[in-house]
Amino acid sequence: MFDTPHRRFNPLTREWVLVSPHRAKRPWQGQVSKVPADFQPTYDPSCYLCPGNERAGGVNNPDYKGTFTFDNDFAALLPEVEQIAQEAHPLFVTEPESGICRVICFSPRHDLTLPQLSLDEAEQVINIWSDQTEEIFKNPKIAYVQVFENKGAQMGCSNPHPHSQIWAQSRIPNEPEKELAAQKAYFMENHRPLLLDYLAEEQQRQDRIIASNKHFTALVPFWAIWPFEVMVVAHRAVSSLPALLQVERRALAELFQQVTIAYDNLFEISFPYSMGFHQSPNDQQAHPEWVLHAHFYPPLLRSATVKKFMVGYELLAMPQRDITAEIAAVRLRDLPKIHYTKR
Ligand code: H2U
Ligand code: ZN
Repeated sequence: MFDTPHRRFNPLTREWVLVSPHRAKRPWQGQVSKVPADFQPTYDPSCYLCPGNERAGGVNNPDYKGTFTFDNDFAALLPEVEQIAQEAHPLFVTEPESGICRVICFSPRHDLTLPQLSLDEAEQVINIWSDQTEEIFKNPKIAYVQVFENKGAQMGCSNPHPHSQIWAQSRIPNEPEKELAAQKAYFMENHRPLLLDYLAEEQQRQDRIIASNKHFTALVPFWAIWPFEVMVVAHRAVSSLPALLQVERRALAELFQQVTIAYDNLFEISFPYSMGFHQSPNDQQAHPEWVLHAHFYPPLLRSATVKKFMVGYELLAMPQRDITAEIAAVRLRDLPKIHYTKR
């Protein structure tokens, strides 16, 4: 059905992606060798995230047993910022930006990633993301809380110790701002949340869904840009992490583990990605238009070493993909459900 060049519309960002399915057949002359499995010790004396070890600035981590949260020692945003002198010219606009940056370790174990934790431990990770968001939402200066995980050296992650980050700031950043405008406009027009309408269609079609449970669905979005991009969507119009019920948190943990097991099993490596939640802004208003969701953006394309780059046409014109969302979904859905290291 989708075997000729076409473009697809992303209704969440209101941007287009170019899809060129015929190009997936072209020969690949770049490197395709498999990287050896990256062995990690359970504890690394030189890791700044392992329990008891020293971080930048001379602080020692506690001997933590579960998750562990601390203020980023190299925070990109600071709680208090001074007003800055404004340029009078409208082409030189600045605004002060304040915020909070935290690092959240998933486990004291240096060698375990999200899919290798127990379900209870994974649920603790969802709980800490929710609790942290709830606490930061109490600060009226914070407009938006971005929870994200950068995983793997290919994504520029500095440390294999399983961890995520929170950057919370006084202005809504670009991507959530686009999604806010699109979801609000759709809700005004249709009186239903955009993502719940989208999900209902996908549930009927089934061809892009990779896993689901009672409270969440994981799918390769119709408008995906990254080869094995995944979106995890809530089944009701719950707009933020703190608003999730405990059963939903557990269901989310379960689905996150299914998605990341599929990822790791795809090339039998610890699969790199950037993952982040998109939740409603912190503006004391109801957000009936907003459906909590997470995006997984993984860079790998054909093997452990062949990665997609946003260069050339994509950097200058628009994103483009070769393998269709439908083919990527089938590949992810048909993988073994047990993590390759446990088989
Ligand atoms: P990555 O997830 O992209 O690897 O980032 C890890 C974060 O850990 C990074 O934001 C912080 C860096 O500022 N960090 C500390 O807070 N303390 C340290 O001692 C080293 C790194
Ligand atoms: Zn460590």
